[in-house]
Amino acid sequence: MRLPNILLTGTPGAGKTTQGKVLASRTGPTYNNVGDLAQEGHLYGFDGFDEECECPILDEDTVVDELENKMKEGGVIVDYHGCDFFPERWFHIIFVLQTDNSVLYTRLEKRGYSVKKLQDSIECEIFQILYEETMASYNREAVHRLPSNVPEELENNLEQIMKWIEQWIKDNN
Ligand code: DAT
Repeated sequence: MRLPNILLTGTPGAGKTTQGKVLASRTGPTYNNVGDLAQEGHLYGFDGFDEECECPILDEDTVVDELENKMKEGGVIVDYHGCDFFPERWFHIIFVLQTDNSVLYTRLEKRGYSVKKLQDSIECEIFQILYEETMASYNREAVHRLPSNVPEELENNLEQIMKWIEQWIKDNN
């Protein structure tokens, strides 16, 4: 049976990991966190660290190579706060998680982000950078925004995503 590949994206702290893990535990797809994959495999570029955004620079080509076989099999959830370097053909649906600024601020403050990194992340959310990036990189009809502030929304999103997966399986098998 063919299963869809799902991209979960959004500003850091928006809830991608939380939503992705719950989705994987309640349904079939396997959860893949690109940040963790890069860390485990040391998949960083020669430039190493981006001082501007205070984050390591991924070796994007190697990340894509590492994931390619899994993506071909299907049934994969990918979690990353970026998406323009993933092949468009990989994903059947894209969810952009969105969080209110005050909620996001509190979450990132708890993570111990520096003031600059915190401000940059809030700005990223205000300007809907990830939503714009997905709309520029994928078929717009495949891109959906989901709210991610409170646990009820997590459950509600899960229901929506599961309904969508069931429909996709019906249409593609
Ligand atoms: P991300 O993977 O996008 O960086 P996360 O899943 O680590 O974000 O979530 C950041 C924090 O927010 C974490 O403490 C869990 C919490 N959280 C995520 N989604 C939530 C929701 N829908 N309701 C309440 N808290 C949520």
